[in-house]
Amino acid sequence: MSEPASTRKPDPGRCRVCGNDVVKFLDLGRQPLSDAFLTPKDIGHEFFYRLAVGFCADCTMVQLMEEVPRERMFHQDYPYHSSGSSVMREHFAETARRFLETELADTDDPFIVELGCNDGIMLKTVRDAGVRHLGFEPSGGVGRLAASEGIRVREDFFEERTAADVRGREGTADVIYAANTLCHIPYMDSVLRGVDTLLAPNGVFVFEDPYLGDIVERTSFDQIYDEHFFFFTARSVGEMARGAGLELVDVERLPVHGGEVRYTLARAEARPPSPAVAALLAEEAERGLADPGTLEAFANRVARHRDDLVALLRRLRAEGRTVAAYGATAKSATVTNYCGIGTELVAFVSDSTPAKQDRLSPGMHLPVVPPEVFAKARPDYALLFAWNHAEEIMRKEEDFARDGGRWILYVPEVRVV
Ligand code: DWN
Ligand code: SAH
Ligand code: ZN
Repeated sequence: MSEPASTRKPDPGRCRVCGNDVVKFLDLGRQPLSDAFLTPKDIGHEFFYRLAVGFCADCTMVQLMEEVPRERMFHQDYPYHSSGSSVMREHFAETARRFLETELADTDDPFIVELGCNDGIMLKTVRDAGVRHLGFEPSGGVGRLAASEGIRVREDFFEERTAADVRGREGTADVIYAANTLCHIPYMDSVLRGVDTLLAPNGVFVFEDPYLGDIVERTSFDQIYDEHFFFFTARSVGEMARGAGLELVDVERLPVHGGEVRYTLARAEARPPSPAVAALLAEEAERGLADPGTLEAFANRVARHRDDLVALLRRLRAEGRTVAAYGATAKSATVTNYCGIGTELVAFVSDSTPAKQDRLSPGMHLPVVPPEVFAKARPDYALLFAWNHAEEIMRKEEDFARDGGRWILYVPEVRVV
């Protein structure tokens, strides 16, 4: 029996979508797992991999050059809780309401399957509406949070085999949805075959992920880390869909997480594409998003932003200022390890997630503390690692600024506000 695609050893330098050559354009060096927060006894036993990004000249997909085994990233202790942000809670309630009013409205017994349901942030609203649903969530800890609220969760990775199993037991799905999850899955061939097996004839596969166009425009290089394997565009998603017998029929830009696109795929020729697809494709062509030169220029800006940030932090410390950070994001693993930001530059990181508190950040070992400690410590400056939640956090921490504290941002430019 042949091994399932998802566990086959990947061939580095080969596109995980079309199989052609991937050419490296950015190397962020040796990196730890972005969500592996340590206890002191774990020091010296961290797992490292090489974080480099490449481009497939054939299908235009931008992707990591090296794959981290999925069980190392997504497991019982995966610490990210989607419901930690009020903006994201509202975003996903709105998303669910939209599905309930459209795709799930005019079928007899509608069924929605979510990939990476996490703590149930989206499916909560579907559960309240009494609509049949299933969330795939391989990270047992967060999945149990959803299950404890009456959401149906399967503790498993979505892939061809598990999708076929659901199809056999529960029939086809009208909507297959994935937020910030599809870009986490290198074994795309298996996932797309799974979608083909599970999706109803007129169903939709909808997913939203950080948009390469925004990453390049804002130089938000911290979107690049182990869990983010693919960096989509309308063009690359369109090609990927075509190769799987699907078609990109809609795109929508989203402001969340620093700029994302929600892609809607349907079976080929099942639905007419919306004009938004052609418009975004044209914009991407105009911007040269699939030109190697654009990606090389991005890589050069990344190095400049690193130098700017490190210079600012060194100057502040030389002037005797105290600097802390805010938001122990997965993204910040890339920033701290690529820039070499340790406790001599940033004293600690404030984060509201219990599973991250009283631990050390991956690689650079910054202590993670609860927000109460941040409020008491009153640092002069706070480096905002969770810049994608800037409005929400600055509102929550208005006392910090009122008392003279200053925020340091590094997207889209290094600056103090
Ligand atoms: O793609 C992914 C996204 C959806 O979530 C995953 N691979 C992992 C994770 O990425 P991240 O850690 O970069 O996501 P966030 O949402 O930027 O993380 C925000 C962090 O800041 C969390 O640890 C919670 C914390 N936080 C806080 O302390 N106070 C967040 C808010 C809104 C706050 O008010
Ligand atoms: N949808 C949530 C969670 C994003 S974090 C949000 O937008 O906030 C990514 C999640 O995908 C993690 O909870 C991880 O456990 C899950 N995941 C990773 N690989 C998966 C797979 N193959 N199938 C389903 N979920 C997966
Ligand atoms: Zn390719």
